[in-house]
Amino acid sequence: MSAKTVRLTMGQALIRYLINQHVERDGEQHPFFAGCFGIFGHGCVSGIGQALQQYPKLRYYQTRNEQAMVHASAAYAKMKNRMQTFACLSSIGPGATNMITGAAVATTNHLPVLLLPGDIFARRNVAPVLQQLESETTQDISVSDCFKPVSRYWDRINRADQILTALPEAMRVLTSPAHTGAVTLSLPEDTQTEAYDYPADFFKKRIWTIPRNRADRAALAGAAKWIQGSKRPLIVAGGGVIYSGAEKVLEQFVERTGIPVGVTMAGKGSLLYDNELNLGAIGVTGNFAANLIAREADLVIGIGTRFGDFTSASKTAFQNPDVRFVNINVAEFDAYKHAALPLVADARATLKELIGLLKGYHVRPGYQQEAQKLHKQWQEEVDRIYAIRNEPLPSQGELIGVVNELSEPGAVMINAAGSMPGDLHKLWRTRHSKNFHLEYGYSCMGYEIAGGLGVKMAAPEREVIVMVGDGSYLMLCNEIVTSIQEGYKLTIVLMDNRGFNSIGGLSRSLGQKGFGTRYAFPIKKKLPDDTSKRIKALPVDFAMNARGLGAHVMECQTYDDFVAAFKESKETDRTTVICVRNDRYVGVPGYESWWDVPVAEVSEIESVRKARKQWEKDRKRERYFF
Ligand SMILES: Cc1ncc(C[n+]2csc(CCOP(=O)(O)OP(=O)(O)O)c2C)c(N)n1
Ligand SMILES: [Mg+2]
Repeated sequence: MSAKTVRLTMGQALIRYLINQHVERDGEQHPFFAGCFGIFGHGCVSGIGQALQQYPKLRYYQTRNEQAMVHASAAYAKMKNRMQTFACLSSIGPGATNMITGAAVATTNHLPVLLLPGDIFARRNVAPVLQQLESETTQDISVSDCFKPVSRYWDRINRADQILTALPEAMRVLTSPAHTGAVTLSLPEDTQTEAYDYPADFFKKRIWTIPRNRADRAALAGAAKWIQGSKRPLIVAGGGVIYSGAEKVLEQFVERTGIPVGVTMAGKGSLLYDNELNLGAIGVTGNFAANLIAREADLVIGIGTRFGDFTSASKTAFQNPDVRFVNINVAEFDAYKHAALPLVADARATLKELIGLLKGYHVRPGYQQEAQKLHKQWQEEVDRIYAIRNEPLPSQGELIGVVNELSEPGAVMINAAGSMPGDLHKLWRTRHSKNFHLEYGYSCMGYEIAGGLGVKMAAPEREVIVMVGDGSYLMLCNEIVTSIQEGYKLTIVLMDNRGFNSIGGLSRSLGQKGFGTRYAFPIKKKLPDDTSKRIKALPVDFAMNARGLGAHVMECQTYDDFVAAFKESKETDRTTVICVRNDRYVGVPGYESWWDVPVAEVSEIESVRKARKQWEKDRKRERYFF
């Protein structure tokens, strides 16, 4: 340890530190930060802003909206299996609070992002500064405190020397497979510019090794016993399989044992769609193959899954009275869910060890054949939906078929909210583990285009297809500009069904007739629902909007138009938006599943009362696991 020091502002020291952080896993090593997104304001321009100008090695990228830059960073990190991400810089006040939704996305999905909101003066004498939320009860609070519940680590840097202890903590959390998510360091605008004599050693290259933790030996032996004793085991493969890089080992595990697999939203791609033991999507948006096998399973092996309600079908998916769970998860919290035998460990390492322990074990041939038959029947159902030629407007299912079949083998498809996640979860044929990129932990409208940008930055050689609903597009489309500014071409498929197809359908299923879910003018001061005959559409011109942001745009009405446009989009040199209308009512059905959305207990509306009765009946299937 040398006694040498370097005099730097806190902003400069922070950026220099970030440049020198590296990660390593399985012998592969690279810098942890790919760059810094930011939008300058008085709360950061002269501090971190000045440091970024001085140290271009951490490349600065301008974005249009702070929420979007956090989405882009999270998507980048997801694409990189959490081995690399961005820092996100904002000013104080609205710039900072714009990042809160992005932080929640990152934390819910366990994706690392480093958030650097500017904060009010630590010195306080000039308060209230522009955009300061004042408190009458304390001077020790600002809007940055709102990040606390959505951050896995949160700190405020009131003195320049505090980063000496804060930054290593931030890195520990960001690189922890179990705890990663949004990390927030709130940076008072004056402190950013203040100088300190930092120890030179603070800026040495530091390598953070991402561990592959092993399970407790006794628990592992216990799990092998449970598997050997089970008659109808089922694997539920979650995102952890992919983050761990366990796809090949999972394939081997399945081949050796004959255990079928259902995939969650984040886990789709962990096993390729054409593997005969891949039953496909499980849960609320699952198919009959996975859901029928789940219903009778006597042992569920959860790998890298949080068992969200979409996976557990609101705790109705597993109906075998004797069902037990073995959960392989890096996070203790998730490993213990459903009263499981917990293997708190890395998925790849654990599956390898289990293969060794299960030598000679295989499910009964009859069970394997049953699973294979269901897999085949499901593929036939996908073929049927891909082949629908609805008129005059195409159905969403057939359009998904076009994108799936005409996209490049290495393409990445991005989506997050609306009716598409469910349809895609069921219908998308996943040809490699990064093919299907769904943000469905937070299901945040507006993630799609910003997320697409992050994915393309992580994998510029790949075709990146953003599937976005008209509602999500209107919420956050501006990163089209950034994609053009930086030369990252996205193919954006904009599904225009004049409003909220998803919530419209949900509303109808709850007896509420789609109230408030259509994009249409009010009639006699009341917004029309799905029973209204006369609908006056809003004069929104998506094509003109996208063109106005600089995109190449193609408009289609029919299935054939769409096929032609999608093919043509491969030849364009910049972000291309394909606007296509689709039918609000021709949806992909649900298959053997249920989702708990509560219905009003009393109502003046007959259809709501009816829906409530049905809900009360269905809810009885929800289970506790003790
Ligand atoms: C930020 C945000 N607000 C609200 C919701 C609730 N929500 C889920 S889907 C949806 C409608 C999405 O509309 P659109 O993008 O057009 O997709 P569609 O449902 O028509 O397929 C809404 C409002 C959400 N997921 N995210
Ligand atoms: Mg819509």
